[in-house]
Amino acid sequence: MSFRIIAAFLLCYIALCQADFQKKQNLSGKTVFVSKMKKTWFDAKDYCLNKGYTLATVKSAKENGELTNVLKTMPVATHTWIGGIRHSQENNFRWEGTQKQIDSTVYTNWEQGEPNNGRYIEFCMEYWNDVTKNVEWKWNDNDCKQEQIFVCEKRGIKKSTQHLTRKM
Ligand SMILES: [Ca+2]
Repeated sequence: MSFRIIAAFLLCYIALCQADFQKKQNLSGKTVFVSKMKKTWFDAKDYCLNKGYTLATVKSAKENGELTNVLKTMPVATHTWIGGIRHSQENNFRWEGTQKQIDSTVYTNWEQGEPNNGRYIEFCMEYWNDVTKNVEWKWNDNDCKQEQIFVCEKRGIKKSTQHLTRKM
């Protein structure tokens, strides 16, 4: 293969991969990637993992504010997957990437009355933003099979993040 053909393939690959995300933003201690495509929660989790990321986590009010500020700058999505999932048979949630329990004594951002495990099929965590229901960027448990946009994150040093980003 000539250099030109290889270069064309590489450019195409890079362009296609970058097109997967509509936004990349460096935040405190991490970089977040907001998808263009919609996927089920589990497919979104696998997609992030295949890129070397995890679904986004939110560990403080500061992190919640930073991430929602990113989402507010984009075309409005009512439902956006992040990385929390319910423990089976319990009402506790954990972050999929670290397996750490989401602890209300540390920080949570649930909408009032949530998580409610509606129809007994809501095990996956999302941001819910629907002004018609007076819900603004709160956490909700939703049906994991819903296809929605999602947020991946990469925590750690910026240098490593830039390296991974170039490979996408
Ligand atoms: Ca719910």
